[in-house]
Amino acid sequence: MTHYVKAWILALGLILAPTAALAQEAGPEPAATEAGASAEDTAGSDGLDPDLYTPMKPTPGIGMPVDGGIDFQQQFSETGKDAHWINNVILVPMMFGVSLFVLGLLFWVIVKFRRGANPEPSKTTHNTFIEVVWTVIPVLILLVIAVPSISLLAKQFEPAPEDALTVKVTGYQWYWGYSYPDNGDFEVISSMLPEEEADKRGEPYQLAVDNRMVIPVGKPVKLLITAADVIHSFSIPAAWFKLDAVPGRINEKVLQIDREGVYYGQCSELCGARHGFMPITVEVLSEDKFNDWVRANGGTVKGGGEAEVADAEGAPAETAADATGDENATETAPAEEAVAATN
Ligand SMILES: [Cu+2]
Repeated sequence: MTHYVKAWILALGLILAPTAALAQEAGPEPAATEAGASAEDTAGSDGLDPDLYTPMKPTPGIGMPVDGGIDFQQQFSETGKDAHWINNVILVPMMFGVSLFVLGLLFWVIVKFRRGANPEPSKTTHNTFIEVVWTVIPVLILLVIAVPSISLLAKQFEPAPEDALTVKVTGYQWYWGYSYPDNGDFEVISSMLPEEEADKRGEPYQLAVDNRMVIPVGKPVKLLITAADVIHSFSIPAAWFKLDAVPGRINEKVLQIDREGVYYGQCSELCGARHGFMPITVEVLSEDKFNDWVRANGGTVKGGGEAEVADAEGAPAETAADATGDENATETAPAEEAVAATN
């Protein structure tokens, strides 16, 4: 009898499992509201002043995966180029060499020492010369791999220079937040675009987001990476960048991309039902355009040109306020604040 009860409980559990998963999937709803709330004084890229910032179109095949691709993505950071070189010039040829050599030995043994050709097997158990060779050669191979790879590892985790721009990356279930403490500490909330919206903007679905993380080109950016709920992982394959986002801990790594453009990545640590739907989009802009983007978000621009900024900004910000009219009142507010702050 108890067997039947157990079977029924199990069956019921199995039936309800998808419902439970869906219940979890409903999560993004409050997340979106939350995003809306925290984005209020930030404004989405949809609401950003088009005179200051319009999202850049991605270059096909750059900063994103390609159909049928078997290689790594083309690299746009120094460490990425080094790592890609180590892979293609050292690791892959060695793997091929060792595999072919072992395969050759195997065939040689199968053919030459088969029972038909070699009915009386040798009783040899030791050969000092061969034993030295098969110890020393692998050690040399490991050394050849270790030297460039350990130095690359060390280079990847060199601390950022003092004047590097800091961006704090926070993983949430299931979207990303990017805050800019050096630029007035505004936060950009970044969620995946729905399919039709991604298509409309000419961006790859499941990689494209509403509000991108924007950084200046060719400059080291100090990323402080953390999470608000569970472990996520921030990654940009075209920059050879991946670092875990752990709640209660701040991981730091320098991100530097040497070409303007749009680069996509994904959360790379299984973090729940919508793990596959929290992509990362990084837009790399020239210093001037980056500063414009900061201003469009109501942030302040670091460094000397503050006064010029106010002058240059006065006009466009006001035009924006006029042009956007009533319904975007909250979005024009940051621009006015920026003007007030710089005055
Ligand atoms: Cu995640």
